[in-house]
Amino acid sequence: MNSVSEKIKVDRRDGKLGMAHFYVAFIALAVGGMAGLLQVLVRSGKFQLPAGIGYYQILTVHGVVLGLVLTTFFIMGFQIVAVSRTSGTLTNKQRLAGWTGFWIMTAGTIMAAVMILLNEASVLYTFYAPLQAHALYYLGLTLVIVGSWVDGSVIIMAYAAWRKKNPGKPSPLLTFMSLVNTLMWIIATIGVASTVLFQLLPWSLGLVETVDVAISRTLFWYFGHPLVYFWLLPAYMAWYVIIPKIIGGKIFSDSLARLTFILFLLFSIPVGFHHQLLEPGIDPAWKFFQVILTFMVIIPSLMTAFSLFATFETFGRSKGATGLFGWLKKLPWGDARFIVPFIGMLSFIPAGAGGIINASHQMNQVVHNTIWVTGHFHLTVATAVVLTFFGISYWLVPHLTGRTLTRAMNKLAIVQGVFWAIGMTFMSGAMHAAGLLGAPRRSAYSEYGGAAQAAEWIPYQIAQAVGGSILFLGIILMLYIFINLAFFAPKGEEEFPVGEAADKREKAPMVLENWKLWLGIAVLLILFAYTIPFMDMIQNAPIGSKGYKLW
Ligand code: HAS
Repeated sequence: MNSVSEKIKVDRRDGKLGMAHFYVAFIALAVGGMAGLLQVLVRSGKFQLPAGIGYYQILTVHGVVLGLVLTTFFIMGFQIVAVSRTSGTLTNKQRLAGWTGFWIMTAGTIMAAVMILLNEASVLYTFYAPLQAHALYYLGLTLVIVGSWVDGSVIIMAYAAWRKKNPGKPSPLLTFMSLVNTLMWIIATIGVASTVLFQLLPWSLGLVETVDVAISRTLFWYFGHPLVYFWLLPAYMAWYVIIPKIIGGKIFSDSLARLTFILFLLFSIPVGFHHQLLEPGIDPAWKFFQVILTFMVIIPSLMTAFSLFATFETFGRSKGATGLFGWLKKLPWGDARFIVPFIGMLSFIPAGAGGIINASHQMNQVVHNTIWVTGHFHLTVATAVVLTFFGISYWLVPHLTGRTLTRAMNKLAIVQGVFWAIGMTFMSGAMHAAGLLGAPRRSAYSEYGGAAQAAEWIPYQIAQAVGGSILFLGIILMLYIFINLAFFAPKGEEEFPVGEAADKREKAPMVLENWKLWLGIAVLLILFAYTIPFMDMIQNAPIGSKGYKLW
């Protein structure tokens, strides 16, 4: 995969900052993957955890290190190097901010991880009150968020500097996209920071006795839904900008890609109630309103699907493909940098359909709190997003370490993607099916006193264990490839692919960079969706709950 056609390299010092983020992300993959394997084995009913280790302890490790640590570190590292590649090397001040953010996040991660391992915080990654964790767990997660803000400031500063130097010109597409994701992240994390700082921390320190559960969950989901788009948008960056270059094609439309990201900025946040459709204390009219907005946030994903099909088909036809699907044959099926993210795209089709089912108010009653939802997010974040991150790593890690992806590693990477596809088909498929039969999520193995309904779930739980074990092999392969690319692969130059728009004359409308306008509309939508139901919750607040430690 050695290409010398692309000479623009990320500065070595920025590359080191990016790699530091990736080391933590891949350590998280190793730890979280191990925890995942143990979970599926326990839930098959054939295995018990040794040495008094609790199922919920392992489940918390899995959710926190994969859902929060791997993603945040990978995304921050990727966005920083993407900005450095497309808007120019970072200044010393920006790089210093990047390192400061990195170390704050790392300190927070260690703090939270130690508390989970000591069994002081088996509250899962959503840390729902009234389950109560040790204060250091909440403090650790706060540091991860504060660190990510400092990291995010690097992107904002680099964008502002580029703007100043290039008045009237649209910013480089990858920089624009990184900025949108950072702005969305900052607005969203205000919710989780508020519940942690003003509710959970004082409560876990014993400064107050009770917590208002509805408010805490509402603030969590104000953050929790944009969180999933914070994971998704870097994958979309790769699908829009990097994949076209890898296949030898063009970006279908630069302006459409930007518009998609702006729509995510507007509609990702005021939709948190679709995670709380079955919770009391929220007027159904407001739930209905947020469901409508949820359907609005599906539109940019449909636009993305359209653009990708257009890119693939235009490329195939330019190579002489004929017939309705002849263009499929022209895609570079032997290139791991393409095929691994492509498996992610394919998985996002059923994953997105599942999301639309979840968001449909009535159907949510069937699937809520069942393992169907776990199946949904293993297809979205753990396949579409994560396989794209793996696909990015196959060229980005060697690009940053001055090495190359050899033919042998490329082959192994394809095997890794195939393992993932097979393992996830078993695991997520079984989760979806068992969920429809009523199997609960967030629960260890139980025969529920010999209930006939619970007996129906067991074959699916065994299928989950089979799928989960294949996925674990996929993780081992990924870690092996990562270590090879970081330390042992032959020295050389690996391209950082950045695509160009199909129409060279296309100039993205500058209104798309009018941040006062977009941030203004985003804030108005948030205020509209949340102010009245939130006031309602405060005015009609029930007595709060004391903390529970059920482990
Ligand atoms: Fe979701 C629950 C609704 C997308 C993650 N979601 C979750 C949870 C997670 C999660 C982690 O409304 C559980 C949280 C918890 O612990 O409780 N989700 C949606 C909707 C979408 C959606 C409407 N979710 C995601 C993404 C995630 C994610 C993305 C992570 C990255 N989700 C929900 C709801 C719940 C929920 C409810 C709560 C359920 C409950 O009751 O608890 C939409 O954004 C989906 C839109 C996507 C599409 C697909 C577009 C397809 C594309 C691929 C094109 C493919 C190509 C390949 C081009 C419309 C872009 C070419 C193919 C060839 C053949 C050539």
